[in-house]
Amino acid sequence: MNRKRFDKIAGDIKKIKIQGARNIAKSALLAYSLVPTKSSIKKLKSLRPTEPMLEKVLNLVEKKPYKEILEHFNSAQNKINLSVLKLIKNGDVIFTHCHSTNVSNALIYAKKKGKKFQVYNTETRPLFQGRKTANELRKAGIKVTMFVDSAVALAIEKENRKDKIYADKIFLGADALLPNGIINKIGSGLIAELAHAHKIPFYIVADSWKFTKKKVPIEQRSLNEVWNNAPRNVKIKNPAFEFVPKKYISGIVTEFGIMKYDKFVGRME
Ligand code: RUB
Repeated sequence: MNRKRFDKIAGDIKKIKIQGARNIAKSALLAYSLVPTKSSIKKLKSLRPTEPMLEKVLNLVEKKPYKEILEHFNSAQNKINLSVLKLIKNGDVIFTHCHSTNVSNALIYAKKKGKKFQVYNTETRPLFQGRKTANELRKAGIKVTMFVDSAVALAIEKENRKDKIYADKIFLGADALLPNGIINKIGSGLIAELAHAHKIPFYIVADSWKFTKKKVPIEQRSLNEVWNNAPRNVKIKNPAFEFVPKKYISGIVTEFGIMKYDKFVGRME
């Protein structure tokens, strides 16, 4: 019975039914508690290669009680929420991409605390995690406008002010926090460059357990996600994530507060 549940969770992580660094790490923790063996750790770590938090949690499972590891997720999120609340001003348009629980939870918290803002987001092809974000936020009463990925410039550039579509600030999650920048969903690099060029504050909102000094590989996903039964002589690439250099990051929000990226890295060393 436990083995069956373990396999179901592992399969859901692999198929992105369970997605986002935080959900993946939490679910892997639950799966390990069902079948607590060394081979479970190995299998779970292999499911999503671009996830240092998954690795961190699975390195802790043999050293710390389950409850203690689990508690970290909520205590970190609660602190992140308080910092994000300070960054949001009434009337803001906040842009986000893909689905990040750290970002969504913080926005929902700000809404509950009475902040008046709206959210622009992108579909996030090929797996449409943007729809998950839009659904979560709209259920919390936040106004959401969704754009196709290729409309991202239109959604965030201030020069589009006459059309009243542009973002005041950008909040993205992260899969990996590295000494020289972050890794997040494909598309994040383009968004960061646009934010930099158009002077739009660009914040990373992420649990510090995503930090690593190790080299993090970029997950290459199935070509079928992009074009099922594509003609044989059409080559397809489907990288799930990309690197964003720290020079584009206005600040990072973790459980340690709002910091310049270098200060955060110094705190982690
Ligand atoms: C999800 C993604 C998210 C980060 C952070 O990618 O890139 O922005 O994982 O999420 P995928 P969280 O859908 O491929 O897993 O804040 O939930 O940890």
